Amino acid sequence: MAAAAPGGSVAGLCPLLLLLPLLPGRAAALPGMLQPRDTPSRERKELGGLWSFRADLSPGRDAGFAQRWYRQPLRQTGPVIDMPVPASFNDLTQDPSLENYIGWVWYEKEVLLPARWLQDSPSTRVVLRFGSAHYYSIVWVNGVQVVEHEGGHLPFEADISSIVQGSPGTLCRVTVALNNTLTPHTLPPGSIQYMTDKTRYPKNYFVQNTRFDFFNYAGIHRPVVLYTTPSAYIDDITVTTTSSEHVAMVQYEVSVVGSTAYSLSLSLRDQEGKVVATGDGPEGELKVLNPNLWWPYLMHENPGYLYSLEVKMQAQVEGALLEDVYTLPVGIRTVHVTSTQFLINGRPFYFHGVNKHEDSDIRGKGLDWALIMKDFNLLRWLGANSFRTSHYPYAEEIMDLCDAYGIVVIDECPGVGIKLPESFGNKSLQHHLAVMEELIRRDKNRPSVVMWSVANEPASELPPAGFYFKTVIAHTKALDPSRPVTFVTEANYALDRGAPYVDVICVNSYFSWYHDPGHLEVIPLQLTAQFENWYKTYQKPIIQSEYGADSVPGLHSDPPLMFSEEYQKAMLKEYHAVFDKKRKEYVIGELIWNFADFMTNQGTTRVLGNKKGIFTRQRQPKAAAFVLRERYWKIANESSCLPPVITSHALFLK
Ligand code: GCB
Repeated sequence: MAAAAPGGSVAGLCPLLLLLPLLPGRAAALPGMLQPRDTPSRERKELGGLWSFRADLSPGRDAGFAQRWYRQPLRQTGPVIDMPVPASFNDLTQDPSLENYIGWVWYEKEVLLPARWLQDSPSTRVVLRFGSAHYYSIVWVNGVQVVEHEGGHLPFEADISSIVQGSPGTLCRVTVALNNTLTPHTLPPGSIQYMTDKTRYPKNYFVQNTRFDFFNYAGIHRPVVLYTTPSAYIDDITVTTTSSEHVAMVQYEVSVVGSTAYSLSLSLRDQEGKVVATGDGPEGELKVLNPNLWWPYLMHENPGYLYSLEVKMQAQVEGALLEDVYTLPVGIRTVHVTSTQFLINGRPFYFHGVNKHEDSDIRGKGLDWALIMKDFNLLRWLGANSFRTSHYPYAEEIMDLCDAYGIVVIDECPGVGIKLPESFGNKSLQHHLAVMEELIRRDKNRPSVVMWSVANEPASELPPAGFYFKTVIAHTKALDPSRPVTFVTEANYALDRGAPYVDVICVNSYFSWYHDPGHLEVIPLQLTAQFENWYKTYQKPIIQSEYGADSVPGLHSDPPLMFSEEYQKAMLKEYHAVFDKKRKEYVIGELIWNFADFMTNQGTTRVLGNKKGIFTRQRQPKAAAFVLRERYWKIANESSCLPPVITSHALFLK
């Protein structure tokens, strides 16, 4: 990525980003981040649609701060354009400098709030929440700064009651400054490189270097909502489940903010609306007789069974009785790892799935319901029972559907491209811990999430990687003892310093592609050796977390040559033959790289992006998709151990 920044310097480019302090530490210190829902006591208002937008093109990219663009309507500061939210801004205009822009951009939306939100003051709390904005955000409401957030893939919010309730009837102006600059200490890391050879580059020329293989799309990527709660409210709920054959226990913890004089009552309803268990108080256990367990797609005739946990709070605040209600979907399931198996509800689970990206034409990484639905329909058509959120947490809207459809998720944090020694230092480590806290806070109650992945392909053979991953994994387990933890490696089994700490070995390999390109015949030997070496060293189950080949749709060659659809198919078949032997032993999954073609930085090995998709970027199947479909349905039919025997995928399309 390159852009000319006259007069710029690293410090000049993003002074605030570089000087900002790290986010505060421990999970206990983090307030809750419940997904906004309409309930009898809560209302939501979506701020999607067109926002005003302005990229700061000043030499230091800092005119917006110097001139305080947040103090007035953005259109009064200079030229603005309309920008959809949610969406990445990069691909929306014909302007290459916006596509490759690095630095601060500004967004603004003016919104009228319902009078009842303002009149009920002080008993109504108004919250402004962002599903995600990439990468560093500062938010003002009516010119008053309300929140800053580092990280492009997780939600953040601010209580804006005191600002909006002070000026009822007026427009509420939300201004966001957003910076996509990555440094060695961000997640993912990156670095700005200045090209100082005046004979080769224009003055102040710089590029942003990253060590990951997807385009660094930026913008307000997920929905922005305003929502209300009473001023005393349910702040967080944590649920874990255990089960034996005829009885399940749902352990819960509820935290309340805004009052110490409150009572809590809970009721768990099944899908027919029948109350199956009740409880009270901030923590306890609900006993469910003959539970409907949450099963993965294709493992049961009714996958993704969700109960509804209704939590009701009543609190006395200044003589008034306030009531808050929140309903959380709850799936009852257990997860265990042995030295050779991954067990869901005590039964062996084989991951036959995909790696994805949040990526599409025009929208970039912006949330799009039509795309989400198409992707889930394709996953189910394929017979995929799982995916990894490569290489960052996906939208809550996507995770909701995984819960509901029974698609099993390996939930990965944005720890991708951790290669430089300086990205293993204390500053990076502290931030990585904070990101895991935010991720677990968001996704801890999701039955679909069966394992956390703390990184993808870090330089885990470097000496500091041992302490680094020991610490990140121990921290993750301390925050959530109920799920196994992994990271995805491409390091040599004998040199990897993080692998001792994971529960499941996740290994990526590209035999006959990046290694011995064109030589499909090396796969049986090399892949078998890969599995045996890892298993002998660690006696832990193994997932082939990536394998694949690029294919340009419509490019044919027989005998198969690289980049043809035939080569991609042939390579899959060679891998599958080895998987079939080893899954009888300790291989517990295979995740193709990748579900769909996706955009990357430009480079000599990328043809308008990465073409390892089995679907095109427009979600049309390549030949490899049919190979995988046949395989996944066959595995599903063989391994289904619950009646009725699965014969038709139509049965499972909800
Ligand atoms: C990998 C990375 C993934 C890349 C893929 C490739 O190992 O984990 O992010 O896109 O290889 O196609 O090179």
